[in-house]
Amino acid sequence: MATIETDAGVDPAFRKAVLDGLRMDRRAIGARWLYDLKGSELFEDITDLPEYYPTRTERGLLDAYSGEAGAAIGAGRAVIEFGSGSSAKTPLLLKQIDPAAYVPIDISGEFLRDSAESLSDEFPELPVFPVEADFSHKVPLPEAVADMPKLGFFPGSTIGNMVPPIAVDFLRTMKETLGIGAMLLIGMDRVKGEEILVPAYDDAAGVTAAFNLNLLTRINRELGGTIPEDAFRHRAVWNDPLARVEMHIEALRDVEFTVEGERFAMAKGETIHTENSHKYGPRDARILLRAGGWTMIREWSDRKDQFALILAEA
Ligand code: AVI
Repeated sequence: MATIETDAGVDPAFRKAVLDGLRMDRRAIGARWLYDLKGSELFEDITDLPEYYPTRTERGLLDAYSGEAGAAIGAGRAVIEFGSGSSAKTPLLLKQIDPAAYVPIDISGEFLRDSAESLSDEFPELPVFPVEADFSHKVPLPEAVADMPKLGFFPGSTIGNMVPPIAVDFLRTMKETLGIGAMLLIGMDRVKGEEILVPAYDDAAGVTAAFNLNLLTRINRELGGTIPEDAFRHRAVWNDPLARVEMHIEALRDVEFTVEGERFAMAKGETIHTENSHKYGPRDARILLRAGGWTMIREWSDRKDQFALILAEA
């Protein structure tokens, strides 16, 4: 997930998200805005942190079970990866399923070109059709894969960053994009103890804090903000009723600032909510998939049941 900055001026959607978000009683700015160039780099660093188990656990599952998954999926499908980013996990899967084509979909053309090139080096026989698009809407797939059965691939537990009604809509949109007879291989993070979840989003080295607080730097730079960044800190909290880790930016003192000339005041302790990361128990995951039009057929999880890779059919 990355938004690449350009010099072409302010992104009107970013301006709207920030101003609307700061005007709310419970201030909130959507997580997608954490991913400017710096934010995307910091997220890559997060995936290597000792406390951040999801990436390494999912990679371990793909290492261990891609063979089994491949047998269940069968050969000859077009693999459609949603939000392919750097496609780091894709080769593990492609090696096992003898795909007919690979279609990475990402909003960032730069990421797409790089990953399509390295995939083509590794799988010279595999037809690769990159699609630069916002995959939250139905994406028209290339003509060349129209008649192939599809496998959607959505690793990384990115589904967890959507509130459940949006996650359900998104699952339905993926089903529409993939068409009749589709399968889906999706990563979901499990519910677990706070003592594991909170450090995963508030690591000792402060990388997640830098990732979150970088949003203030971005607002100041792109929207001419005057936010005193040292007056804020990163907070990660487990919201048990909603089964999610929340990231917030908390004011350490009463502060006043402007964004695009508009004045805002925040009291000490007030926060800006910047991200949700929902966690799903085994049955929660199945129900979410069902609501989105998919039925789970296989599931693989690690020894500690921290993370699951789920295969579903439409
Ligand atoms: C991208 N997404 C799945 C990450 C997560 O775990 O929710 C984003 C993240 N935010 C803080 N650390 C990681």
